[in-house]
Amino acid sequence: MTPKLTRRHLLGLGALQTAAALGLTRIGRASALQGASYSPALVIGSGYGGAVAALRLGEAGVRTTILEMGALWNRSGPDGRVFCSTGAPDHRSMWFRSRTEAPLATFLWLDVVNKDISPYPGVLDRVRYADMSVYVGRGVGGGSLVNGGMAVTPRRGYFSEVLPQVDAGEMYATYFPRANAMLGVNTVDPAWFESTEWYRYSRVSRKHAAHAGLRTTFVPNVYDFAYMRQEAAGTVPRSALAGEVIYGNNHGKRSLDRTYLAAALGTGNVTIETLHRARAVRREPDGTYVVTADRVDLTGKVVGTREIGCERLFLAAGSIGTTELLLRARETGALPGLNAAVGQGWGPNGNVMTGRANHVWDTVGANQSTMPVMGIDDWDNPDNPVFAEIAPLPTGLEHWVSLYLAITRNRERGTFTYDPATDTVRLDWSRAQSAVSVASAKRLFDRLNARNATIYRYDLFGGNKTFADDFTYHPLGGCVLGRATDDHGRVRGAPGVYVTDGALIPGSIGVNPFVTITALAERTMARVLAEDYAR
Ligand code: FAE
Repeated sequence: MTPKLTRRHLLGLGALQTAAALGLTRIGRASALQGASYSPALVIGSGYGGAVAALRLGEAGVRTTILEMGALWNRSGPDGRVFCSTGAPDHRSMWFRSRTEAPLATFLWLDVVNKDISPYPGVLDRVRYADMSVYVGRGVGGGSLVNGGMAVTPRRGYFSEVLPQVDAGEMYATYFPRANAMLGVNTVDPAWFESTEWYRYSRVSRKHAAHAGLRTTFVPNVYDFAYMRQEAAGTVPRSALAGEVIYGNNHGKRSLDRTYLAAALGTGNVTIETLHRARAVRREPDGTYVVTADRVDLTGKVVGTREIGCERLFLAAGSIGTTELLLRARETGALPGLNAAVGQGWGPNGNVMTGRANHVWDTVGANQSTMPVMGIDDWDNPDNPVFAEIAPLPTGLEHWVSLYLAITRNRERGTFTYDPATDTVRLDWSRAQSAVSVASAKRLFDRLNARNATIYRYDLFGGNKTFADDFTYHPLGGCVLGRATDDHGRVRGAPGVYVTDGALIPGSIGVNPFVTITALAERTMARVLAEDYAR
């Protein structure tokens, strides 16, 4: 599906370009906020949930401001590129770090993956809790800037099991198609896939899966495959074929700043304030809300604090960001009406990463596209449901590694608690809870190894670990639909506050989550605009 570039998109893209060229932290109609302390609708975060909320509000004529703690990523650095590559990370890679913290700790046990960098509001963050780290995108577009673009609509049966109160008929007839169309989801041409060196790694994994009696399936993506083929032909600058992904893609990816956010800005009603970190939310006696936000500069220094009032507040700071804001508001007494479900029902979508060592004759190729297009789909196995994305490891050298991000069905849930002494939140998630995911992934990959006479790689995750069980790309939950909110994302005990992001999904969705997050946000916005704005 090639997304239609409407006049709105073009206007919005122009606004993004102007802001980038002038180095502005405010994008959109300059007059919209201009230091003002009130915006009828305020959206926190510019990832999937925030982008959908802003577009639909803007279209409905509601003046809307998005506060985004990250930067705008449209301006080239001195090297002529907006983002740095995964293989040669610099200050642009990570959120205020002096050393990168990539998911793969080592290669051949060598500390060659991570590099020293200077602190800067880089695009990828790794938020560390005691026994679990959460990777998130920071910037205009949130996770869409750093993710693998895999755009998967969940199994209807599992969706209904996870969110039984949501009308699946309506989701699959209206909101999933709407989300897929707006996101510009497309699929790799199977004939090209079979012939190109860039997906040899996927074909090798498919062959091994078949030996083990396991099914593989193509997975849609928001990376423009027509562009990727031109990259392969050498007619355009390379991005997916140049190792770019977790620190951003310079070309080819339909990240939110090119889709939803461009269209939102193009309504003329939406403004984005970057490098604004929302810290606190309170309710005024007249029923309006006030958000306190710190403005940070490129060194991370807080250069100002603003209080912005709003009639309606849309929380879209991602699963951990939204949960933290609401939990703090409840525990400090700022929003005392919030219920006990805030902070509960969190999970890592059963994420586990692992690598297998192939035989010398089974080469995976020195050239690997960073955009995954295939998964081992054993989700319907009632004894051990697993969906394992076949992931790239683009080092530019043959390494015989098959890498996977497995999504397992883990019913364990974590809880966030607020620590008043430090004004931070803690995630109560134990290693024993991760072990459930590892056991499930291990059952699948033991079978793959046994049938192919292969072994695990011990050199990738530190400490001779074969499974990376201490980080997730897919944080979900914390303010679960129907518990912390009503069945349409209206926060219980705070009328006029809504959750529109991954915090709504109770810890697991069985596939990569952004299509589900987007579709649920579409559903929420349709209902809220029809009902709450009609009053
Ligand atoms: P998200 O996109 O995280 O947006 C939240 C935004 O809020 C961010 O821009 C934050 O900077 C901002 N924010 C947070 N706190 C504040 C605050 N206090 N004040 C102001 N702004 C704030 O949330 N998913 C897939 O479906 N397919 C994939 O292939 C895939 N690959 C991934 C690869 C990586 C490396 C990572 C990190 C994630 C991947 N994901 C993938 C997950 C996906 O990106 C994620 O589920 C969504 O981005 C979550 O969307 P939300 O709207 O919940």
